[in-house]
Amino acid sequence: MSEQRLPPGQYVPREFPALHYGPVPKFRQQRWDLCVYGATDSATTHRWDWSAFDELPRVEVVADFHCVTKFTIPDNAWSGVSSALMVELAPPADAATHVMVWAEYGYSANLRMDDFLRSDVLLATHHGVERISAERGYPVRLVVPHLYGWKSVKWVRAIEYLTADRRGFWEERGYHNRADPWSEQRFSYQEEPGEGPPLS
Ligand SMILES: Nc1nc2c(c(=O)[nH]1)N[C@H]1C(S)=C(S)[C@@H](COP(=O)(O)O)O[C@H]1N2
Ligand SMILES: [Mo]
Repeated sequence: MSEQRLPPGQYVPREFPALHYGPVPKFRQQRWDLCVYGATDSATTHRWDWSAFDELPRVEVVADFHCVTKFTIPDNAWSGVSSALMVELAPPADAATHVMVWAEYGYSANLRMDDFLRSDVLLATHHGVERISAERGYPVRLVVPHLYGWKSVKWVRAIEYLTADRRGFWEERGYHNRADPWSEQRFSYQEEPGEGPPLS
């Protein structure tokens, strides 16, 4: 792959690790749901059980995946429900500016609404033609190709609309609030003063 395709400081490894904090959750279909809550237009929570979510129309995206630990996985073919469709089905209030995407076990990542709504952002159910593997986020993971990998939350269970930005799991632990790999936004100390919400 050409140099220009790789963000600065990234390399393509020979093998592709699956990376996450904590154990791989077990999918229990009867208990699984996906909620959209917080600053919704209706001030109510939208909820899908597994069969309802799995019936939503899917789109495909092919994208490189950039981890902040410097490996890049080229050409991942994902398919799933576009973030735009989720927002259409569960409209945010006008005041919603950011989202927090929540996973099993409390992992989270925050995104600006415009980053969440990019056309290549998916709640992915498939990697290639197969269901996503357990380690890579089965049954549903977020894919945000234009930001570092920690924003691509695996095992997603909820989307919270926010009226003010708030740091997610890694953003609270010293990683960059926005995480653009093309400008190497790796760590919170690189943020401009006032750029993100304060570290707690
Ligand atoms: N729920 C959850 N999602 C997560 C993580 C995690 O620890 N928990 N790690 C993130 C990080 S740091 C990376 S690089 C990618 C790795 O995705 P992969 O396992 O498909 O390569 O998942 C992201 N999503
Ligand atoms: Mo990562």
